[in-house]
Amino acid sequence: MSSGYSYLHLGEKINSDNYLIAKFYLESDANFLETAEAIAGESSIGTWTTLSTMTSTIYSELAPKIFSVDSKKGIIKIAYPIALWEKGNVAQILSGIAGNIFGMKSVKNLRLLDVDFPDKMLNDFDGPAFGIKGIRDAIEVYDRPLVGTIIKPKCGLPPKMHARVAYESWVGGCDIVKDDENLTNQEFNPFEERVIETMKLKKEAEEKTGKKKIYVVNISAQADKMLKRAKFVKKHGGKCVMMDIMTVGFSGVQYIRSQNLGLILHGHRAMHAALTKNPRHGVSMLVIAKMARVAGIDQLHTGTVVGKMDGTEEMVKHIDGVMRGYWSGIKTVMPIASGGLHPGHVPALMEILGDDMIMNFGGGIHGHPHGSLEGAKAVMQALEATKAGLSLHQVTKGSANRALADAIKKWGVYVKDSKKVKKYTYNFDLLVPPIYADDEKIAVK
Ligand code: CAP
Ligand code: MG
Repeated sequence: MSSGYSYLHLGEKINSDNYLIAKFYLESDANFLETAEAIAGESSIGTWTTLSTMTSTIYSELAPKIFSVDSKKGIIKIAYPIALWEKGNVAQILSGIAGNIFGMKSVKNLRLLDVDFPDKMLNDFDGPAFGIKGIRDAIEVYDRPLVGTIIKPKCGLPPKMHARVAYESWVGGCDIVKDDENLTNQEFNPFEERVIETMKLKKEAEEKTGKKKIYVVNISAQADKMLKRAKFVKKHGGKCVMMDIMTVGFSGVQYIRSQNLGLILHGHRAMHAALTKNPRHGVSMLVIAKMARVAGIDQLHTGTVVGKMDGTEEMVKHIDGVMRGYWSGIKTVMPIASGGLHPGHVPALMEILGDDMIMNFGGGIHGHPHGSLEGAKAVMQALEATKAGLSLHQVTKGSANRALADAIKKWGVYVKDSKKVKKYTYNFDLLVPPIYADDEKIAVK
C-alpha cells in the first residue's frame, strides 16, 4: 500500500486488554481492503504516502491492526494499541477514530459503529460521579422511572414565570424540572435570576409535597462560563446541571467533571443527529453515549422509541443497556427518554425501556389542556396505573384520574403491539394557542 506499511492482520486473535477496538461500516468505490488500510493509517500513524520519518519502532509500537473484515457487509474492525492514546482525553481519541477518515476521497460512506475500551484505558477517565444509584439517592425514589419536565416554551418565559411553571410541575408530581437546551443566559431570562427564582420555588414545592425535587440548570457555554454557572447553581443549593454535550464538546464536559463540584451532570445531546442520523455515515449514538459516560455524564438523552425523535427499539434498548451495564470502575449512566412524549406514551415507554430511566415530558405536560400542574398529574397517574398493571382506559373510567383523562382526550394512547411499535392517534397540536399568553394568566407569587 502507498504508506509502505501494512495494517492487515486478518484473523489474528486480539488481546482486548491491550487495544482500543473500533468497529466501522465502510463503503468505497476503490479497493475495499486498501481503503480499510488507508482508514487504519489515517486514524493512527499513517498518511497518504511513505515517510522517510517513519521508524520500525513507531510501527511496531503504535501501528493499528485490521483484524476482521467482512467486505460483503462492509464491516471492518481495527485494534489500536493503548499507547496511541492520551490517558483520559476524549477529544484526542475522537480526533483519531472519528477524525480525518470521514473526509477521505476514497471513502464513500463510513460510520463509526462502536468502540470498546480496555479496562486499563477506562481507569484513566473520571466517568460519572453519581451514576444511577447516586441519582436515585439524591431524589430518594427507587421503585419507578423518574419523571422530568422541560419548561416550555423553550425560550421566552421570564425568570418568575419560568419558576412558576417549574413549581406547578413539581407540585403536580414531577421529580425533575429542567431548562431547555437553547435556554442559557438570554436577556429575557437571565441565568442568575432564573436560578434564584426557580430554586426558591423548588424549596416551596418540596415543603408542599414533602418530597425531594431537582432543578436541572442548563450551564452550556464557554468552559470558563460553565464553571462559573455551575458554582452559582451549587451555591444556591442546586444538585444538577445540564450541558449540551455535542455543542459544548466533550472537553467542556470533562472540564466541568474534573472540578468535582458534587453536582449531577445531565447530558443533552442536541446536534448528535448531524452525526448519527445517516445509518451509513458518521458516528453512532452508541459511540457518543460511551464517550459521554467516560467523560463523566450521569444522565444522558438516549431516545424514546415511541416519541418524536429517531431511534429504533433495538438501538435505544441496546444503548440504554450499555449505559446501565458494568464497566470496570466507571459508574453507570441513567438513560433519559425525551422528545414528543405525553402521558399516553407511558405504558409503552415503560414496557420497552423499563424503570431505570428518566421520562421527560415537555409539550406533553405544558400542552395539557388545563395547564402544567394537571399535565404533571396526568403523567403521574399514567405511571401509577402502569405500575399497578392497569390500562389507562381502565383508570380513566368515570371521574377518576381526570387529569389523565383530559390528556388522553387530546393526545390519545400509544399502543405497542406485540411485534412492532405502531404509530397512531398522533397529534402534535402544533397550532394550540399558548396557554400562558402573558404575565396576567399565570399567578406569579
Ligand atoms: C423534548 C426535548 C428534547 C428533545 C431532544 C426538549 O421536548 O427535551 O430537547 O426531544 O431529543 O427539551 O425540547 P418535548 P433527544 O417533550 O416537548 O418534545 O432526547 O432525542 O435528544
Ligand atoms: Mg429540548
